Amino acid sequence: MKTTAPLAPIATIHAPPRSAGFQPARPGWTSKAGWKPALQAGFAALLLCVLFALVSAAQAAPPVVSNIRASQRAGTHLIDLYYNVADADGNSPLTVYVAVSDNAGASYNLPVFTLTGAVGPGVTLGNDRHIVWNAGTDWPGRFSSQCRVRITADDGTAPPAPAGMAYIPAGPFQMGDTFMEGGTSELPVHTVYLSAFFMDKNLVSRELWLDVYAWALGQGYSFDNGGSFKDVNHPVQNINWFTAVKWCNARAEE
Ligand SMILES: [Ca+2]
Repeated sequence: MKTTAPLAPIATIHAPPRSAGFQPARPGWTSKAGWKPALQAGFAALLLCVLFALVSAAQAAPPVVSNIRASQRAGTHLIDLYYNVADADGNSPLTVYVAVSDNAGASYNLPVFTLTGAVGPGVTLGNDRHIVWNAGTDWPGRFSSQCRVRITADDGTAPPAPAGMAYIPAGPFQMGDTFMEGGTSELPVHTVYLSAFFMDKNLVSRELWLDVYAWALGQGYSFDNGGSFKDVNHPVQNINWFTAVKWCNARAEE
């Protein structure tokens, strides 16, 4: 179970060009006032149903991250991040992730790799946990006055998965053509952060598809595609992305 931290008031963060002299820090690296836990992001692969993880406080206590502070260290390209982390049922150590936005929190896709300190696995509970991000290495020559930081702590516990589904923990991954074999629309490779979600272990069968599809039509849904099948108990195919998203939504409601 994991909790993503909202952002506290933050000082300026600035990643000047490595080749240039240090530019004075500017005000404007602001905090994130709030953050929707675990329910904001997700996707539906064509034939797999994704349900967001509904983190249940009754099942166990997720860690709580608070009091995040960030500032650029004077004369350097290093960003100092501090936060507090607690866990009511004492799970420790935790795994901690960092995500950074340069558009006031609309997305958290900056490359944030060069981290040291209280990040990754093995982070213990306490106040003033300290992370250093080398922004000069990961984001050279860039600057934003709209930067925000998000810190997520995972205590390693997972809510029970619905039958036939697996829990996919929150975390960052590299989206794009990492093999340099695709089109230009797949570049640049960039970091994307996903909240936790559940995913079916198997492809959606004809029977499951038709069951939810019929229910959804009765509820007023409409679909671009009805799907097709090679045989009984084979996976549904020939549906577009919008149909898949609607179907997953209907399944979550049914
Ligand atoms: Ca816990």
